[in-house]
Order: sequence, then C-alpha cells, then structure tokens
Amino acid sequence: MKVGIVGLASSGKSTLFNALTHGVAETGRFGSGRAEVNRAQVLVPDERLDWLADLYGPKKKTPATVDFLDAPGLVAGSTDKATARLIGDLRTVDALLQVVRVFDDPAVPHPAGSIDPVRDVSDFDAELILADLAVVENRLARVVSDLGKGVEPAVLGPEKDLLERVQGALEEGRPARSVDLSAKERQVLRGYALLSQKPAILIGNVGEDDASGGDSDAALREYAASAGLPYLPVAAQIESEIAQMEDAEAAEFLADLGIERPSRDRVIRAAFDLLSLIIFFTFGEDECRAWTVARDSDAVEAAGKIHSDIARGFIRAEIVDLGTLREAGSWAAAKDVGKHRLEGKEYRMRDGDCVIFRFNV
Ligand SMILES: Nc1nc2c(ncn2[C@@H]2O[C@H](COP(=O)(O)OP(=O)(O)OP(=O)(O)O)[C@@H](O)[C@H]2O)c(=O)[nH]1
Ligand SMILES: [Mg+2]
Repeated sequence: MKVGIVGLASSGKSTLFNALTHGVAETGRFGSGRAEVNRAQVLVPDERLDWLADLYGPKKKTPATVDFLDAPGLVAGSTDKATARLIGDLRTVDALLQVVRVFDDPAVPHPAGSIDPVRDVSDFDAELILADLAVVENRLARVVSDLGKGVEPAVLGPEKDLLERVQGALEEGRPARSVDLSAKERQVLRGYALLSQKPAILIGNVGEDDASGGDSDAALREYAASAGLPYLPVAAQIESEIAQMEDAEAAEFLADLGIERPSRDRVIRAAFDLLSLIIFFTFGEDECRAWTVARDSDAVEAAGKIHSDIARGFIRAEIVDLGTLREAGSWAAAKDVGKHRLEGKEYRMRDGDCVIFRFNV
C-alpha cells in the first residue's frame, strides 16, 4: 500500500512523515522552493505475526509494509513544472493522508496569515479538484472528437456521459469521490488516477497541549464528519520527537502525554480500514510472513500475491485462523480438533487467516 502525505505548505507533513517512519526528513523549510519528495517504507507492527514467529522460530519474519510518500506543500494557485511533477507523483498513491494545520505557533507563520483548518482543507481540495478538472477536460475533448469520427460509440458514449458527470461535480467544487458511480464506472475513472477520487484520511496536526484530545480541532472534526472522511488528530511535532527515542523511553513519554497508541499505529489501522485491506499469514521454519490483500479477495488472488505459479497451479488452501491456532496451540492440534479447513478457489480470504497453499505446476 502506498500512502501520500499531502496538504498545504507548512502544515506539518514532513513532521508527520518523521513521526510515522521514525525518519529524519528535513522540516521547516517553507519558502525554500520545492524540496524533495521523501519516501520511506514502514513495517506494519502486528503482534499476531510476532506470536506466529514465536511458535515457529523462523529464520525470517516478514511483516506487511506501507510506503509513505511525503510531498512538498502545494501552494495555492501554482501551475509551475514542479507542481505538475508533484501531482504526477501523487497520482501513483492508493490513499491520501491530508495534513491540516491546527496547531498555533508564532514561530511558524501560517502562509495565509491565520489558523483556519476548515479554510485550509477547502483551499487544498480546490487545488486537487483543479488538477483533476484539467485531466477530465482533456479526455473529454478527445472522446468527443473520436465520437464525432464514429470511433467505438458503444464504449466512448458511456465514457462521455461519465466524464460529463464528473466534470459537473468538479466544476461545483466537489471531489470526484463524491460522484455517485457504478462499480464499473468507478473502475473506468480510476484509470485517470484523479486525485480527488482517491480515498483520503484527514489528519488534524494539533499542538502538544491537545495531544490527548482538546477542542482546537472541533471545527475540522465536524467538517470531516459532514464530508464523510475519516479523521485523526495527531500531535505531529511531539510525536516526531518521540519517534527518535528508544522504545521504553518513548512509551513513557507517550503515557505522560496521555497518548494511548503512537500515531503510526492509528494511521496504519485507519489506512487499512479505508482501503478495505486485510492481512493473511504464511508460516514455517524458514519464514513467517504477513501479506496484504483486498478484503474481498478470493484464495487464488491471495495465492497470486505470493507467486503467480501458486495462483496458476492452485489446488486448495489449508486454513486455520490465527485466533483458533492460538487457542489450539499448534497447527497439528487445530487439525486434531477439526478446526483446520480445506478451501477452494472461491474462498473469500479473512483477516488473520493462516494459510498453506497447495498447488501444482
Ligand atoms: N509547534 C508546532 N510546530 C509544528 C508542528 N508540526 C510541525 N511544526 C513545525 O512547523 C514547521 C513546518 O513543518 P513541516 O513538517 O516542515 O511542514 P511541511 O508541511 O512538510 O512543509 P512544506 O514541506 O514546506 O510544505 C516546522 O518548523 C515544524 O517544526 C506542531 O504540531 N506544533
Ligand atoms: Mg515538507
């Protein structure tokens, strides 16, 4: 899964990136022109995998991963080459973490002169919508011209209708994700990688005083609820400092601040939920490994995550869910009590399934 950290300049994106990835990306460089995009891969903490690895003592333990991309801030209204490149980078991500400045700090001037989270969300959305509108208009012009020449009316006719509806929404300032679409239409639209169609989580970057809750983000919270977007408050600055500490010291600091779980855990959880992703496990003495798949994947698709040969030669999946495995104590014990299942190609994978794929190529 690839997640883009986006938002207006100086909202705290690089600071959040550091909190999430234990990174040391440069922060506080507003006005320095277009900084680099920061990228890092985070291992998804999962005590279920830890348990499995304790059981098998494998040579290798491989957690699921999330790739984070920290984009430089979009400056409202800019149309330069760097902005175009940035938007191109963002088109490749699966989901957006939209950072909104809530914290007030005279040492960090807000580019717009005042703190107003709801205004900032709308300003940022307007940039995404504008970029998407350009894509939609381009494509629409092309489709109309082709239709005029009699090219593929059965395909291009419905596409024109789809594009016009999306264009209408964008022109009204509504994101592409707000348009009511059939599954097929959504699929077609995804081909254009529109930014405002991407699933998004709003992150309110709150000050340290509000690390464990406060009402400085009340308006933003309300906005998120009305827009149907998941919302998480994060005190990015203090969490980025804590992310640099040893585990024990970090836990103590978090507890002092009243933060139950570090934002990394909360953000990853929210991203999995947002994208409807689940984790299944493979195991053995060589490797215990967590794999990420879409919630409605069947057994063959899951097998294909591991290797195309396993999907191609799929015979069946042997499955025990991790909770049952834990209760039974071992794979053999689970089998003895009849909790071991043989599943076919159409089986829908569930979160926490421990799987042995049987295949023949
Ligand atoms: N007081 C306070 N300062 C913060 C917080 N989060 C970020 N900052 C500061 O705000 C400034 C900008 O933070 P960055 O993380 O660089 O912001 P950015 O969104 O990456 O900025 P650009 O990449 O320039 O768009 C830095 O000086 C941070 O230290 C916070 O929660 N509280
Ligand atoms: Mg930055």
